[in-house]
Amino acid sequence: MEKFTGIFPALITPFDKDGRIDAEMVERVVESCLAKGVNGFYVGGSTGESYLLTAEERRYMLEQVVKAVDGRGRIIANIGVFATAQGIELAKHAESLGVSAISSVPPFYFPFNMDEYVQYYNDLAESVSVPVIIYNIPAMSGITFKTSDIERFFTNDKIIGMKHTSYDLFQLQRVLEEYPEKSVFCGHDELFLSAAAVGVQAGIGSTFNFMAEKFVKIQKLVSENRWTEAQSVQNEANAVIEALCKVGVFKGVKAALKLQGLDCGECRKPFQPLHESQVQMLRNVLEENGCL
Ligand code: MN9
Repeated sequence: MEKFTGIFPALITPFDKDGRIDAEMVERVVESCLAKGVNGFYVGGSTGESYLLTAEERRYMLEQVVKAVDGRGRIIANIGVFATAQGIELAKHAESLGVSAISSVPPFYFPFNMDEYVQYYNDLAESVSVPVIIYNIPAMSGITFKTSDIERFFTNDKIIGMKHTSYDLFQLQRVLEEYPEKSVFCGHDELFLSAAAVGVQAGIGSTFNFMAEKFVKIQKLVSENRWTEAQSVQNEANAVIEALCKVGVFKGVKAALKLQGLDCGECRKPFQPLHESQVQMLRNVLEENGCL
């Protein structure tokens, strides 16, 4: 299978005024990202508020994205849940829609051991014909994979890659060196250029929903060895990301989209809407960094 490279927005889930998934906005956000040169989408992740959606809504959202993308990009479906059987169900549904890969956060809340995580990913891989991408995200899942754990996952040929949402660049570089054939994604947008410096060729990010053009540009500049220019673009992106972190990234991403004219509603409760002063602060930072 061809390796995944390029820019993959971790797609938000848009809601309408009644709090239902807004299929028209799915289309508009997808179009806007495709016009900026993204290579595909990561659907059903944290940015998509998956753990605040019902299983039916998760399936519906994925169906809408597949329809909207219409073959113009590769789709990775995050089917992460708590129980293997539920994950397999979502994985089979994603497979039936023709996605390019499935991905999953490690089951969280219960403290499973590493044998159980390895078995989890192997069970998923066995249940579908599409490849699997593991998700290393210690800050949210509470699980820190050691490099030797990642090696255990990667002995399965159907596990073709990893979304690395961790600040551990040492681990990232070790994994890339050992597994050049695997698709390794940078999962922290603020580290996109740093990850490129150690050889990463793909990214999955929440801020790609509204500023994908910056990351497309960084990748191009890197390919032309124009590192200093790439640094200034990453600096702009980072100023925006810092502001988002202050207000809450997912709420901030939706607010940024709204300021750009793509109203995707608010994040679901228990998230609370941003205050007007936070939106104002965000607007200023977005303006200063060429996003509005
Ligand atoms: O999917 C996102 N990860 C999480 C990627 O949301 C956990 C990132 O894009 C971060 O939101 C971003 C800010 O830390 O890098």
